[in-house]
Amino acid sequence: MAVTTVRTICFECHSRCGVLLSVDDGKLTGIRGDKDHPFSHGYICPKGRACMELVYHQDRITKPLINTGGKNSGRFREATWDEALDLISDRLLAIREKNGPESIVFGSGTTRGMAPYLNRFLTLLGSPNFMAPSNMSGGPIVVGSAATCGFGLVDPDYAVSRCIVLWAHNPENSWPGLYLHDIKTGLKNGAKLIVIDPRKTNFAGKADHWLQIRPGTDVALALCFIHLIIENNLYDKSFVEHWTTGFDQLREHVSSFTPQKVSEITWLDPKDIEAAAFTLGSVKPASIGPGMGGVCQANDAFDLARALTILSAITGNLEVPGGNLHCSPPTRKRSCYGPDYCAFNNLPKEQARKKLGIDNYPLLEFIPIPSPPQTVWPAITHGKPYPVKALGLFANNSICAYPNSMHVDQVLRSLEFLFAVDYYHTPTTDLADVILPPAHWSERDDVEDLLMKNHLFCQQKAVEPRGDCRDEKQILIDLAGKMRLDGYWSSVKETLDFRLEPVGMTFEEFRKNGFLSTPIQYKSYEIKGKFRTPSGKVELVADFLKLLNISPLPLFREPDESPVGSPDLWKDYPLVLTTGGRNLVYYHSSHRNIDSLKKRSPDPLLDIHPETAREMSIQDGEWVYLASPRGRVEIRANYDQDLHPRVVHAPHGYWYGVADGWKRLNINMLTDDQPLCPVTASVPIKALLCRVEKMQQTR
Ligand SMILES: Nc1nc2c(c(=O)[nH]1)N[C@H]1C(S)=C(S)[C@@H](COP(=O)(O)OP(=O)(O)OC[C@H]3O[C@@H](n4cnc5c(=O)[nH]c(N)nc54)[C@H](O)[C@@H]3O)O[C@H]1N2
Ligand SMILES: Nc1nc2c(c(=O)[nH]1)N[C@H]1C(S)=C(S)[C@@H](COP(=O)(O)OP(=O)(O)OC[C@H]3O[C@@H](n4cnc5c(=O)[nH]c(N)nc54)[C@H](O)[C@@H]3O)O[C@H]1N2
Ligand code: SF4
Ligand SMILES: [Mo]
Repeated sequence: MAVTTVRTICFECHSRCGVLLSVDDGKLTGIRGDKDHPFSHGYICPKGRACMELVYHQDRITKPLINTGGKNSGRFREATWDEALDLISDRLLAIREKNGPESIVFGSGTTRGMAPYLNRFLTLLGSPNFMAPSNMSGGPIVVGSAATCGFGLVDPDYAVSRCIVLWAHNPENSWPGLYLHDIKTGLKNGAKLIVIDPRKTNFAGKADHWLQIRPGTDVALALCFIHLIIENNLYDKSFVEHWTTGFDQLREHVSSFTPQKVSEITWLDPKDIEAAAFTLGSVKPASIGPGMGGVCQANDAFDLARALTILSAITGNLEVPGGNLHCSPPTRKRSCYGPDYCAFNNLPKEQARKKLGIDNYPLLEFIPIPSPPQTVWPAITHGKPYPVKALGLFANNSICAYPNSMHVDQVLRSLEFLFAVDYYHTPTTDLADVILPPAHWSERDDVEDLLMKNHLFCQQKAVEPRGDCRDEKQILIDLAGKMRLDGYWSSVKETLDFRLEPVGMTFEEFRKNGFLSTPIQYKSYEIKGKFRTPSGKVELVADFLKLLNISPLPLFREPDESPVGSPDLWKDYPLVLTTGGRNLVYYHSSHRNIDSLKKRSPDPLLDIHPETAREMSIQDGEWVYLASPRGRVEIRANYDQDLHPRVVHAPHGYWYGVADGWKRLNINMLTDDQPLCPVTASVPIKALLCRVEKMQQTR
């Protein structure tokens, strides 16, 4: 049979690079980058290249599995789809009958595109509880910037920018397909580069200003930037006058954040702070790229997001070419997190108000993000505010991915019913009553618009799902049928046609185009006469927050666990720990069993300054214990001359290939799930304390 080529987009990470898949006799035989893709321009990374290994891996789950050894035994038998879905349907209906629909939660990990379809299902089921890690991933930046200027500060316009700011953001590893081409174009055209990062990433090495900040002190630095830009008259006076609230109050608020004081907080040189602020204030247009990990995993993530948005606003960089854009996906209300799907928006108000999280984080009622896992846990373990009995996890390895793994393990064990949908067995699926095998992205049709600026992309099925694997949209259709959830779609085609209604195309028509885009509106506030905020202006001082007991001005909060925040603990744990700097070859805990990737990054490496290591007679490459008040893991010391001697970095996601690997190698054994950011429930996994212990025996 002739080899055919299918144009689609890769879903191994958020970048969604354009790829061309070769298919021979119904099998994937090759993948290459699509040069015509507007973002990735032919780029593809090792994960994308390895997708065939993933699809045809011997360990891939290809049939539904039912737990046979009683709860949590980890023993499974193969089942038919009918049997597995009947079991799930019966259990969910019984739980709904007894405990109410809100006692059933569906969760997804970092989005693999399932949010719309899960939300619609939950709406018909009657549960407002869609859980996802948005509180530690993108949610806080969206909530903080939406509360300030009415839209998410998530679309930096790097390609035509004159000043690129990577704030806790390392797109070379985290979003290469989406951002690298634009950043390189901007830099080639002479843009200045400012990088705020405790690690000397490649971009930090090339930057005009690299600020090697102490983890967790970013708000102090951002407030100092605001202070310097105002006091040096570098702000955009016309914009501030016409389009902002509370400038004088802001000016007063930041006046104490002098370079000298902030240098003591951040461990930066005051001159470096001043120089970077001067560049950001004077080179226009500037685009601030906030890290979805780096900025969103802190106890003051909301304030940081507000402060960065204020910086962009007062420098006149909101909604201008080369600044921070306001993009709307062509699918509008039917985009991935669009209001037409969101269970919270579509349920009767009384039921919607049961959404977990909004009691303690009231702003999330107005700027909804999915229920943070940490607000679901107490409902499972203690019935607070009401009992949650059943959890369905789609593409999520909670135990490895979420902070405080021992606690997560205990939470999942307390459930009455857990089902999981995953390609492979993981420590999380091990606890499930039923495991369902999903189709891979090369085996399914879909559309993608999340973080794709003003674009919409087509994902096309290239091959039939392996074994009994099934498109997750079809799984939901089948389950909805069994549970008699009237109003759910009846086919994948109908599901996708509904999604595409706002662009006036069916999926079959869209398939021919591959992608489409809508024009970007610059300065849309001038056309509309307002920003989408309560005051209609950029809320430098957001008075409406007072009604929710939230500070109307961004506040710096010392991390709860830090040399300053917990000086007693610092005596026992004398190193600052930041976790989860992205590794190009892995996606979180995924891809760990893929040989070609494992070879490139076999062991977890603790980046540590050689002097710090030598103080403890620790050699480069030596296996050591890394301990925090929560536990300890095994990790290999990796000398890094460029780190601050009191700061170490450990990667996340290691667990595979070692007995009890999730306890021995997984950094979330050390992270905490408390205390959370009081506004967004963000978890402080980028700034904690730890110590290194020498292993007595060789491993
Ligand atoms: N310490 C620390 N922990 C962190 C972070 C950190 O920086 N530091 N980052 C956090 C962030 S930002 C996030 S978003 C979370 C991510 O958390 P998760 O999204 O849970 O991360 P993954 O480990 O990628 O787990 C996803 C699982 O989905 C499966 N999978 C992949 N694609 C599909 C699919 O299409 N369908 C289905 N059904 N399954 C699929 C994979 O096999 C894998 O087992 O991790 C968080 N954890
Ligand atoms: N290959 C790969 N790509 C991914 C992922 C993956 O797992 N693997 N995960 C995806 C997901 S879900 C997300 S949310 C994004 C995250 O995307 P990013 O936020 O870009 O990624 P991170 O590596 O988490 O953090 C970026 C940088 O923040 C720095 N940093 C750590 N602590 C601090 C701090 O306290 N302050 C400052 N200023 N900087 C700090 C780190 O050293 C790191 O270089 O990546 C996405 N892309
Ligand atoms: S960066 Fe790699 S994994 Fe991510 S979409 Fe592109 S090819 Fe796929
Ligand atoms: Mo994330």
